[in-house]
Amino acid sequence: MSQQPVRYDRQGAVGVVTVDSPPVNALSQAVRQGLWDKVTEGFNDAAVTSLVIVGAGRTFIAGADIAEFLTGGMGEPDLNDVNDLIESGPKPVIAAIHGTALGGGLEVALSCHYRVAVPKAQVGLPEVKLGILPGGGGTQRLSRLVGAKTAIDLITTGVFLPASKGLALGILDHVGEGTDPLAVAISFAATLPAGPHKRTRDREENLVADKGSPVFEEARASLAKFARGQFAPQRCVDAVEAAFTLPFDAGLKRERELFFQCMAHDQAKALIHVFFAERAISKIPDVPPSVTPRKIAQVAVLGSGTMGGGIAMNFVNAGIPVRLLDLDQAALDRGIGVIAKNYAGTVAKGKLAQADMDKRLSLITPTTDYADLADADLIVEAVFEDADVKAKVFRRLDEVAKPGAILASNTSTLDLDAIAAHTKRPADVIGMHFFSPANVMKLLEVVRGKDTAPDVIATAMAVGKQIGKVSVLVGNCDGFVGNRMVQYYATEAQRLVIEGASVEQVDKAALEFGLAMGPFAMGDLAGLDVMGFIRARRVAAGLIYGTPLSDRIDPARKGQKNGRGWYRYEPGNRTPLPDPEITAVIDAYRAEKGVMPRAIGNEEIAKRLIYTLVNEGAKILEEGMALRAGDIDIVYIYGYGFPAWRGGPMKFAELAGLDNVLADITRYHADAVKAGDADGAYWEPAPLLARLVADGKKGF
Ligand code: 3H9
Repeated sequence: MSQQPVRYDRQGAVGVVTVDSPPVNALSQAVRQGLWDKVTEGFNDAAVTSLVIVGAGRTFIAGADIAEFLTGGMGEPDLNDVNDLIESGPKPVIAAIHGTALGGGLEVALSCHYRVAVPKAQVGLPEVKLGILPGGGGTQRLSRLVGAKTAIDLITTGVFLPASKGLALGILDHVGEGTDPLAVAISFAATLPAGPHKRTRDREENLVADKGSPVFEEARASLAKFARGQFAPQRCVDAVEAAFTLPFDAGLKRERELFFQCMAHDQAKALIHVFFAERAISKIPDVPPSVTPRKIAQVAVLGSGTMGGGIAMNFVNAGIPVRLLDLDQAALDRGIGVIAKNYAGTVAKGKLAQADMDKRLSLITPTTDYADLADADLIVEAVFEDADVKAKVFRRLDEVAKPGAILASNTSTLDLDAIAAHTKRPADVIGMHFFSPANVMKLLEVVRGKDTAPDVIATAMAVGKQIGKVSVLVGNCDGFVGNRMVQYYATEAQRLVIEGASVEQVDKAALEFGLAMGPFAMGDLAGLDVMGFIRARRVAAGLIYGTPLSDRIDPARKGQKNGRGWYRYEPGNRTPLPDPEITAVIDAYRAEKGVMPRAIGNEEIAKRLIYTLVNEGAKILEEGMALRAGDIDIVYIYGYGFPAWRGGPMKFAELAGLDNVLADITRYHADAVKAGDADGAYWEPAPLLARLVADGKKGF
């Protein structure tokens, strides 16, 4: 960081206040103090008639310093005082925006008398994504500029607006040319009229127009549905409403009260954790940024089925050419057809130009000949999930791939080291585990084998980022991180049903918790045939996955793909419908086992589902299969529809209190032992969890 986070200098009659606090000019205490001092200096500088506030480096101010929230120390001066100083000053102040003006950064800009930007700039109030709301006057000033409905929309979604949209909405006063915000602001300053400059707080027109508007109640009702269970979005509406019911200063006070209510809530702690966890995933202790990734100019994908096709799409979407190999020409034609159909659907929705679709398809070269893979820098294998098939493929790849090419397997269940052992270059072998549908799901588990070279890891992580994935490095264990945890979660769902819950109740409890989908609906999506296959393999190896109840389901019920699974489905409709046939199977199973079904509350269901994840997550962490608890949280949020506002399973456990979680897990384990139910053996408390609690630790 430079010596002074904020500096002052002069350009003609314009005083320039530059915020220079890398990486994103966040409003730390030092920056707030610097702004206070330098804006004051500018106001006192008789040689200037106006001031510009601009950011050095890649951006304007990207918001409050989120790291400061964690330490709880938001010292003086308060952001509202800085904003008041700017807004009430004797000279016009222009915010000169490039990069992003976000959160507190936009609040500073809204306190300026004018806002100008370069075309590529973006503005937004994304606090809601951190479980909080704008606490530096944003709800009060933005409402005055854009009216109630737009303010609610922007603040409850936290969307980033391009400069053109900001201009159209009246958030910005001018968008200039080029990339230099200071140049834009200085020429704008020359056009300013003489006389007093209106303060945003005094703008009354929208307040009058929207007073008593039904939009507040409408927004509350809509958020109750679409942001169910979430605390901050409703408080955002309350804060915007205060702009229309209270004088400005009282509105600011109300906003701040609501801000602190959000800050004190677990959901803010969860979402702030997710913000940093998401940025931590790329930090790998033994693969520092000094390790240079290999160059990836040509990719090959093996297997043109659903997975291979989706994987290929990721690369061509990012402009990287792909050779798509399948040994069966008919399968290859079918695969290309599916890809084309996927793109055509996006074009039909108006989300992709026909020319872009054509360009992407042209980047895919189908082939049935391994020799065509010789120039590939990265080869991703997505063939049938069978150890013998993979062995054959990797032996063949070892023959054709050029030296230095990275050989990646998309396996989700097999041992990566065993796969690597079929080549003479295990250092170049890595796992790239995509999640289905591979062109949509954001998560990528990058699996490191025992011999995988650091620059191969760096390359897989970098390429993952390039194709828009959230890449998490995981170790080579059965199921890696995500699936290893989910198999016990799915098993517990069945145990709950055996004990007395219905399939629908279990899924409902999961949805109420905030998960995108319940475990049974998820099973139907994944395919009960696939799950049966994995269960057979695991049971044969003495491992747990599912219960004997699942063996009683008619094998013809494959899930969504044939309209019959744990639920039934109407043709062309993905809505799960209860099926009496399944209820009968469950009743018969309970009767056979002499189980007297008991009423189970939704809270117990949710706890038992989530704590399977926590307990296995702790084992994964202890084994070093994930680098950080936060990495596991990111896997669950991006791969399994876990609600970010719960923080991910590991953060959820911390917020619930590790001691409470351990007590419950210990009880579930004792219950399973007492019932002689070996399928509940995964409840054996993770030693790491027990140790942390014994040591009085609050976090993983
Ligand atoms: C707020 O403003 C509250 C106020 O209303 C009220 C106050 C009273 N603070 O994302 P990147 C770090 S709430 C601290 O990889 P990109 C980040 O951790 C705030 N640190 O870059 C990372 O560090 P590292 C409202 C921050 O180019 C580095 O900067 N604002 C902050 O992909 C680079 O970040 C927001 O919610 C911050 N505010 O994206 C905006 N922002 O390198 C949050 C970033 O050590 N930020 N860092 O891992 C973003 O959305 C993106 O970071 C941004 C850049 C778009 C700015």
